[in-house]
Amino acid sequence: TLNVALNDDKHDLKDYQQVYNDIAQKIREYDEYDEAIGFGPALVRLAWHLSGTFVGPKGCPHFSGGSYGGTIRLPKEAKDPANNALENARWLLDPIKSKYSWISYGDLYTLSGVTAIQELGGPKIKWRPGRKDLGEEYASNSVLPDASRDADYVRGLFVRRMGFTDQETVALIGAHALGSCHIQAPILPGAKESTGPGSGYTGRWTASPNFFTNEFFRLLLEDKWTQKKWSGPVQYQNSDDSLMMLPADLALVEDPAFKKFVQEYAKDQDKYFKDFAAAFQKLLELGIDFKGKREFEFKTLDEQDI
Ligand code: CCH
Repeated sequence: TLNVALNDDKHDLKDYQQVYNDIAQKIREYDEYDEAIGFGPALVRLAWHLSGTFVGPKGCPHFSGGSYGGTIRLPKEAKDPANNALENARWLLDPIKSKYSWISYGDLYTLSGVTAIQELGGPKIKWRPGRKDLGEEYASNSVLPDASRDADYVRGLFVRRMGFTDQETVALIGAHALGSCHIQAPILPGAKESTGPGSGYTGRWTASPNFFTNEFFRLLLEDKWTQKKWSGPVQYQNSDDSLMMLPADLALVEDPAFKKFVQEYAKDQDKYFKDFAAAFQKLLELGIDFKGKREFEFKTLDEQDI
């Protein structure tokens, strides 16, 4: 784990709930963004790409990636092609960072992922603050997953490198119930042009991309996936070509050990929500020693009658 200490935090649940509420209001305000999907999925991806740079304690004696330093805001990491289109998610959060200048980028970006999961109907995620901003020498590049690869590769990255179990790996990738793939980054509110290229893939995984469900698993098992005929990267389409899967998604049904969990989650949404919540918290805390620190749980806007 990191040999950098947690911020000695003076803020309490009320303060962080306020930040949560501001993020949630932004998601509501811009619900027409990205063909009416809104910003929620982009915030989940931002939190994951900040945290998923963890290379494990063996990777480097002093620093091991992860969410701690909020380094996805810095050019070296922001310009990683794996992070294409995430400038849009940071655009949404910039005004919140200005308003709450005491919060670190790592805390803000991970909290935005928690906010999005909860506001889009997902499970409650326990969250802990204390990350501190670090400079470019700590930024990562080229360590996020390549979507064109197979089950061995996915396992190598999530299980051997980041320390997740097979079950946690499957649970996490189920977040693809949300959002879509983009050839070009979506156009920001008030702008005329895209901010730049996306991943090069196209389409959504589910018919409800702004609602957190176990649909990804059901579709993986129940629809028929064939290779899309186009000039873009290899990806798969369902029977009526309304939905998509990446090669790395299909790896979860090609590998028997992964498939077992896909089947379980397709059948049991409660179990899926419970396992996702634990795995997502673990993802956001990779490389950080939070032992004994307070855990916060936030109310949704609905629960507060906002
Ligand atoms: Fe993912 N993801 N992801 N993903 N992802 C993409 C979009 C989202 C991979 C590839 C891609 C996770 C794991 C993986 C989200 C959450 C998670 C895209 C399209 C690709 C490609 C990006 C674009 O074009 O805008 C691969 C490969 C893996 C693992 O092997 C995990 C883990 C999570 C979260 C827990 C979300 C959400 C999106 C939608 C973003 C949006 O803007 O709609």
